[in-house]
Amino acid sequence: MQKISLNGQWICIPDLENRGIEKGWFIQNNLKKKDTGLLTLDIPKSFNLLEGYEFFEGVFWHYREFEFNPDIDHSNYEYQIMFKGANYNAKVWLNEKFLGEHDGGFTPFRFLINKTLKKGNNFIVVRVDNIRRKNGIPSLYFDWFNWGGIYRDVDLIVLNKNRITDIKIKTEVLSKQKSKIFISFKSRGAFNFKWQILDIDKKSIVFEGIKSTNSSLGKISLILDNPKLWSPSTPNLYYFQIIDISPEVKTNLLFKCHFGIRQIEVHSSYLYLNKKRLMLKGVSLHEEYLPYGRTIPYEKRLEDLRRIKAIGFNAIRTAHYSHDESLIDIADKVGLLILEEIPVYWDCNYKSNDTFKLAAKMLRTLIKRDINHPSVIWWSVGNEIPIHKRECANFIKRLMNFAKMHDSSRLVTYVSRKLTSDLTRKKADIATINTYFGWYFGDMKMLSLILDWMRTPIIFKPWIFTEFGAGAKFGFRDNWKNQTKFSEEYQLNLLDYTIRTINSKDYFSGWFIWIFRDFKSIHRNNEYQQGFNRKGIVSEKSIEKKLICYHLPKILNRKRKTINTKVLGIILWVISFPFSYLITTHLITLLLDILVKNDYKRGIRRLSIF
Ligand code: GCB
Repeated sequence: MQKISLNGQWICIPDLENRGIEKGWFIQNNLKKKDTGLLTLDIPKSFNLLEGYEFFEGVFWHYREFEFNPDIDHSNYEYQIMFKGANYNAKVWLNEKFLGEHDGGFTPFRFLINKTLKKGNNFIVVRVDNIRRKNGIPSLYFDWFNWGGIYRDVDLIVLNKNRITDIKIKTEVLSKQKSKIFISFKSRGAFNFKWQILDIDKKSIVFEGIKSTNSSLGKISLILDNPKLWSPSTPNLYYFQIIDISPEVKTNLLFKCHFGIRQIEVHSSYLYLNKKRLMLKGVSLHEEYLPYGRTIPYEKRLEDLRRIKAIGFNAIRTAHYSHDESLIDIADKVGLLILEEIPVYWDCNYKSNDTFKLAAKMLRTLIKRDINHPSVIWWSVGNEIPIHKRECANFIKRLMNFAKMHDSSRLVTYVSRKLTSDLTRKKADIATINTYFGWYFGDMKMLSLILDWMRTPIIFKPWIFTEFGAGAKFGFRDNWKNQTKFSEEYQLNLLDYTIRTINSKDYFSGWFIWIFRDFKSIHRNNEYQQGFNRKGIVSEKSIEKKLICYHLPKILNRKRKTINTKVLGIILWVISFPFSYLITTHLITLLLDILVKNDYKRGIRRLSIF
């Protein structure tokens, strides 16, 4: 495979009236007439980083010329244009011919350009809009910034017509001394190839063989003695590569990737990595780093993950959508487990089959992209949707089946905010809960009892506390006793209390703090927020560490000596059972709030107030 980068300077035009298509802005001469005072963008880069367009939600046209000088050889090669990410809808023309369009801001897409690519000068036009739509994923309302435009790499790709595709490497840990490596692939065309497994450090060949593509589905199955297993503390990587050995082909290396030998499993209510019990201690991360928007330089991502690791975390949740693949690559190398997710979030149009198809396509694309990354251990098919409604539960269950069908070697789940009325928990590999006791509602002192109560009907599954947190404005310090919201002390107290409570409950196999860095959110506008969700443990300036950061290394493994609320939790469950599917989480928290004399109204207006 050859890759020619189409990154670099592109010209762009905001289409304020949304009439570009009608005016034929994909025709080179029409655009040439507009050649004064044009804006430029160094793609990949969001148009929201242009001065004057910081909050723009609309249409932007991007175009550039590029040279392609090799002879175009249709019989041996396939030519494609690949976008790693453009938000939200992208329509693409090459040499004035429409190639197609793509919906969804976080997954890669490509177009075949054999018929349109020319030798010499070529002209590419991309219309991207980030207008929110009811049938979109996410839909109209979400708690992150709607960065628009082409914000990940654009490449022209030249592929051999005869090639191997869909390579999946699965590993199983059979015993301390033995592991199984199972590789499956598809092939196009008939040819012979050599495959090799290399030890990444020694660059020595661990296994190799020769195969011919006589059927479209191929398999390689191996047993490796004394494998160096992959885990957060030992991120050992091997390489798999495929070399074309037909003499007439110019490019020899057909495929190369790293992989790790590891196995993630659930048994009863525990989670295991390589047959050892695993406790996830993690933090969520949005793909945003100012002033770069989502186009985060590699070194900055590396720095983030090294900091996360240095604090003592062993996992991250790439909320609420797939991040650039380079982040996953770094996690493989530094040793962090990853929970991946698609942006099925809050209120989408769950009744629509088109929305389902779009979600399924996102999931399939994500699984295909990241299937060989050892750091990725789970696919989450959504976050905090109205899961107590049957149509939403069905939507999620269908997505879970779909994920399992494409990858049965990882955990499949959905991230829930319902304490009791989640109709999908029984189906998921892991039971999850997002809840903000002590921040939006309730009191953190209620947490232990509520968790034991919530867990009663789902005892044969590991639980993960997928979100909890408190906002804090960097630099706003207060007296410890005052417990003032948005102070660094309040955040420290709440996170400390919650982590210690979860650590003391055996049925929890992990927790994730919401969130690593403060992130832009246009709904959050009180005097502390100023346009940001402030639950980060570092501020949006990254180098500003909040108080919690200094204490976390000590807190991560601590347990709280609690009054055992297990029995009380079961009793409460039995009493509340007849009502449990009728009473919504809100009503229950209202009752709790009355008990602890908190202001519930502030909780339901959570976005604007907190
Ligand atoms: C949640 C959401 C997350 C929000 C967070 C908050 O439950 O999953 O997207 O940003 O709460 O800060 O309210």
